[in-house]
Amino acid sequence: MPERIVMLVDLDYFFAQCEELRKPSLRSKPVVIGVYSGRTADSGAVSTANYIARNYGVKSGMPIFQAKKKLSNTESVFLPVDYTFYEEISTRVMNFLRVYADAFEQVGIDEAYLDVTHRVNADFEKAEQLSREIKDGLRSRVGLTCSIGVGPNKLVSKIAADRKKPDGLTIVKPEKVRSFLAPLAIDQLIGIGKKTREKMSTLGITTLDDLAGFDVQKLISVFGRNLGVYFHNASQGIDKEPVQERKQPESVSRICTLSENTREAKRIFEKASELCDEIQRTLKERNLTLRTIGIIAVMSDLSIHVKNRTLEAPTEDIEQMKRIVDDLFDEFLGETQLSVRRIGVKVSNLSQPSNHSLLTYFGDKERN
Ligand code: DCP
Ligand code: CA
Repeated sequence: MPERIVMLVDLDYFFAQCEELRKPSLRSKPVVIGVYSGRTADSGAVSTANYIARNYGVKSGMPIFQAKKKLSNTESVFLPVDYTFYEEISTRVMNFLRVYADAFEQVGIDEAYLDVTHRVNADFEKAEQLSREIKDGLRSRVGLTCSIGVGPNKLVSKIAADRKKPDGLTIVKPEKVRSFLAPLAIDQLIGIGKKTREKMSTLGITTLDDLAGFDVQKLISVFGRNLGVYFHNASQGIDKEPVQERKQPESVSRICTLSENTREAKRIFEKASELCDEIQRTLKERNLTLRTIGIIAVMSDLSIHVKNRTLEAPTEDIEQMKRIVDDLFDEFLGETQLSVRRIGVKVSNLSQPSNHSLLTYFGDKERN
């Protein structure tokens, strides 16, 4: 394969930066965006935070009450996720970026790969200029900062973008790939989470250099062929994955006919739960999260009814999905006297989480 030049553009502290965009006075304060569970005023988890809040130790995934404690003596601002607004901004950003690429691939809401090989004549100096142009354009046209990694493939550009944030630019030319990766911890690779890291540490592997020097056959015997080969190649910065637009399905649905018409909630829930399991398998295979959940009911008189609920933020949590499906059927049964003949579940508003894990392709649930 001829040498490629691939860029990964990652928007900085995205949800929080969007909030700063619509209210610039937030820029000088610690800003935390939370997904509130609604149980008590402060229950829920931190979705993201601006870098001022991060300096106080606030991190994604942390309980909101803990973030409040860390920011107790500051003028901090806590806001709920407004996913619709962030998606609007994301669409503007992606439309802006797409124009710069020979091939374009959005990953999650705030990241995109751009293959710019032809655009810059396979010249890394020109790629650097182009990166600066993109950063300036995003700042002046949309009002956002981003971090960019540039390398000979997606794997290297992704790791490069993570090296310097916020507002960073890291360029790794092909001849520098090995020395760039060598000292990094193995969990810089997509797909190496806590479990794999511990297993590797018992093999004496902690850095990418250790991994690159490890016998590939031994890796295969421990992790299986797919993963063993992936780890071996990735540790050396080898990655042939093309940059390509992902076609995502609009929705995934399953429908079935009940063995007999019924109004019995328990029987309907049981069947609906099986449909949810099937849908979840499909979502997992395609590495998708959902935000809208719907039920379909075909009644004894063959009339068709649908009910939907849209969540604050995307989820892949099957239990949450089942709870909502149960709620919707509960509500629906309260509104009709008829019995149910066929039921369906449909999820839509699908997206790919930005921290997508390669391992999900190999059936391992571990995440970075
Ligand atoms: N997100 C979330 N929960 C997480 C991680 C992320 O809700 N555990 C959301 C909020 C983020 C967005 O996804 O703004 C993008 O995720 P990133 O991992 O790219 O994080 P940020 O853009 O917030 O920060 P960074 O500046 O490190 O890229
Ligand atoms: Ca980001």
